[in-house]
Amino acid sequence: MENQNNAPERKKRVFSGVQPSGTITLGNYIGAIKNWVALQDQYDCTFAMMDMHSITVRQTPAELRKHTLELLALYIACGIDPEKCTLFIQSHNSAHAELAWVLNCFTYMGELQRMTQFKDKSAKHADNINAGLFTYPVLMAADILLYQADCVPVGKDQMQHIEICRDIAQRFNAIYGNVFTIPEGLMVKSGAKIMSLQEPTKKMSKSDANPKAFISMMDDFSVIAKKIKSAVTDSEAVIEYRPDDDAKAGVNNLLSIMAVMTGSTPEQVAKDFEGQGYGTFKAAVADAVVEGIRPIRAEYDRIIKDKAYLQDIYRSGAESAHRMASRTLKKVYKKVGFVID
Ligand code: ATP
Ligand code: LTN
Repeated sequence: MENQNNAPERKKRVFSGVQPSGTITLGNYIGAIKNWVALQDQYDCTFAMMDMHSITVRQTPAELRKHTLELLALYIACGIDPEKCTLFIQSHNSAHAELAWVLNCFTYMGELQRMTQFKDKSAKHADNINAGLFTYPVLMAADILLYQADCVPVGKDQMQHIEICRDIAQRFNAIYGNVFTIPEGLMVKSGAKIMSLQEPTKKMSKSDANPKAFISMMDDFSVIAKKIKSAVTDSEAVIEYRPDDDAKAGVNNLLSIMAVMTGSTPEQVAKDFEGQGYGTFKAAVADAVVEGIRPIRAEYDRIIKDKAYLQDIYRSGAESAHRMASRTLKKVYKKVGFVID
């Protein structure tokens, strides 16, 4: 890629991450991680384990530590190549907290009050509606803007946070000049919102109290099959893809999952199973999911044992993340009037 002056153009940048707030679900894999794999050759990619975000909800310290390393191993097992991408732990780069503070001063209470995730999580954790939960999107904006990311591949539930990140960046740029790249959210066409297996009008979430509602990437294969076979559908007994019909939400969800796992479309899968019973269909979905996860699990089991390898990756990742981020932070500090040297 060269411009008119024959200088090599910079590759576009991608930033994304997942919170180590539990064991990764099939929703996280399909809506986020799976798509990152496809971007790593074309873009300059940075992916992080967002541990600072996850403490907005109470975590058991030993579990959080364990989940953070598991998440890194899973990124790699899913096909993220540490040679091509920067992989690091969010709390290892203090620039995130530092920029978040500055951006807090450029974000309005009213904007944060509108965030669906804040409303959902406040309802779910009514005993712990902390300020971190409220300013969560500001930290997320800092994550993205520090790396001057052009694209942020996320599931549908995060698009509202990308919007507020763009608003904050534009507001800052309007005052101080072109400091931040304005990022675009990147969402997959199919599978951007995998639904709960028990309440299919709600998103599949790794922190759901009912384990039957989600498929964990770490579940035994027999458990995965059982969860899919007991997924809530409807009494119509017709396999049809009707994405706008809530009464069909369970079947739509299984069709989407099957489509992603087999490289098809929900419409095509519905055609393939026309006239068949839900039992046969669910068994086929279970097979497709298990076969999709099997090679990832084999890789994961190998990688998670190699603690020194994982440590090498997150340590060198933190170094390059810090290098990239401190350039942006320094610029911001200078613009707002801090004495910097
Ligand atoms: P929690 O339950 O702790 O809030 P979560 O399961 O919603 O967690 P996150 O860490 O918030 O997961 O999300 C990581 C990535 O996975 C984000 O890009 C998010 O959009 C995506 N994602 C999460 N759940 C789904 C889902 N059900 N379908 C598609 N994508 C999803
Ligand atoms: N909020 C995201 C996780 C996250 C993120 C980010 C994603 C934190 N910072 C920056 C993309 C870019 C979530 O999935 N709940």
